[in-house]
Amino acid sequence: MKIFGFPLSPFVRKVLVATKEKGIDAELIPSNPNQPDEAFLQASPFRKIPAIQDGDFRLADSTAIVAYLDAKYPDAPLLPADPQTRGKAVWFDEVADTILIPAGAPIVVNRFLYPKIFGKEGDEAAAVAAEEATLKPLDYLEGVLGNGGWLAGEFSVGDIAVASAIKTLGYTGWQLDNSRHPAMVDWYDRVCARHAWQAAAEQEAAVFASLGG
Ligand SMILES: N[C@@H](CCC(=O)N[C@@H](CS)C(=O)NCC(=O)O)C(=O)O
Repeated sequence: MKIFGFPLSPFVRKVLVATKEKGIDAELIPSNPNQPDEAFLQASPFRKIPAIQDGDFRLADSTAIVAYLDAKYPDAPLLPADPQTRGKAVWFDEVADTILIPAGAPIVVNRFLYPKIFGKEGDEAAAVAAEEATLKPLDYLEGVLGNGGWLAGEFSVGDIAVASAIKTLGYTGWQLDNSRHPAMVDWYDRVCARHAWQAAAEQEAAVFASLGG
């Protein structure tokens, strides 16, 4: 299976970690949405990363891809069988994708992408405002994790998606505040200790190293 994308993207990392949780052999094809090649475009009609090619089957969108992987490789389920737990797993995936990532994006853009990749000055005021905006979803997640465990009750795509968002923010020097979000710090440490997460992190580091980053 081929995964098109770049692992700085939390959406791409979600798919990479999901393949490793399931022991799927997947090749990461570094792909830039702004300089798409034909194979990537065939898999991702709207030029978004990630996308996959599995034989002659092509699919874009991290949530759709994880749903496909979970159906095709049911071992190590990321979408739990119990209806309520599954609903919650998808909910936390969506909290990451539609609330936390958009709230934190100006931090990544203005403190990492602009100054470190594109060589232009970031808007620090926008980054500070985004730090404030991330507090609402982080406070909510802290409340959910107050009793320990995983977000949906069992380890799921929700944990991978939220942790992927946190890792991308970490490229800017941002980190979870242990005094405000201690349960999240503990949970994130547990996600990072997973074998699949560590394997994906090694692959991610290798991709950055190959680009001189
Ligand atoms: N809902 C999509 C979001 C994917 C997405 O927005 N990816 C960003 C990178 S983080 C992208 O491809 N941006 C390029 C663009 O919008 O042109 C998913 O879950 O995969």
